[in-house]
Amino acid sequence: SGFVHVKNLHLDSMEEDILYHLDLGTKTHSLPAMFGDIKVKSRCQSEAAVPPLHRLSSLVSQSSAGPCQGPTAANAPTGLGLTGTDISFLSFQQHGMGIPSISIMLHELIKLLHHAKCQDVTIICIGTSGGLGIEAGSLVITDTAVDSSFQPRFEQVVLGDVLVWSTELDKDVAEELLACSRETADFPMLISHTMCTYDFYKGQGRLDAALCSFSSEKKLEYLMRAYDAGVRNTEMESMAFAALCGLCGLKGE
Ligand code: R2B
Repeated sequence: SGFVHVKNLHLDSMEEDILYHLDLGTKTHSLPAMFGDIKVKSRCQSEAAVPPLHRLSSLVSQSSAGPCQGPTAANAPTGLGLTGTDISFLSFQQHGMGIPSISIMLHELIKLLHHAKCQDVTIICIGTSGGLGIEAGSLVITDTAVDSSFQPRFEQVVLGDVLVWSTELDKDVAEELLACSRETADFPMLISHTMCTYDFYKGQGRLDAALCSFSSEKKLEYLMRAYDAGVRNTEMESMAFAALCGLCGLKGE
């Protein structure tokens, strides 16, 4: 049907679903009227990632018939009316840094898309990352998010049990993004694996943390192994993003 699935039977029996961090609720807001047209949801980790969003927005407006307001560094969903044939509605949102932060936002965003009865939604997550053996300023389009052992999985402890989900992303969307950006972009682009870590410093082999227990040789040996496993960049949200999109039937990239 193209609708966004939520896999939670408890929600059906709740009188109201409050999306705390979005400041929205099913009783207080008419979510289908406000957000029902969304087709592309684009997310960034912080205001630092807003310039690429401005660029995305201008690319979208160039390629569609209608006007596009530039994205604002919004904490709440921002509707951008587009009248193009492929994209009817685009919305931008910040998700903060790291898996705990993006998870809160994603659960509420997915419920919002569900309550608003949005169909055929694609979510694109845009942000800064550390490159691995690639030219600085490259755009990495992730095909699979991997953990720090280079495995395509997201592990989460739920009620004391370790649950494991796949972190494959939508390959067709990745190819589509690469094809559109080839037409316009003036920087290197590639499709590859992205390594997602729980820590910016030690987790990504940086030598400048407050504590460091490894040598620069060990760091290089680890990063070479990551490179050999197909990793070309590292960041801190993609595992949760990929797992949740997959579980809820959303095209994510
Ligand atoms: C990339 O940059 C941020 C850390 O500086 C984090 O959100 C990420 O994934």
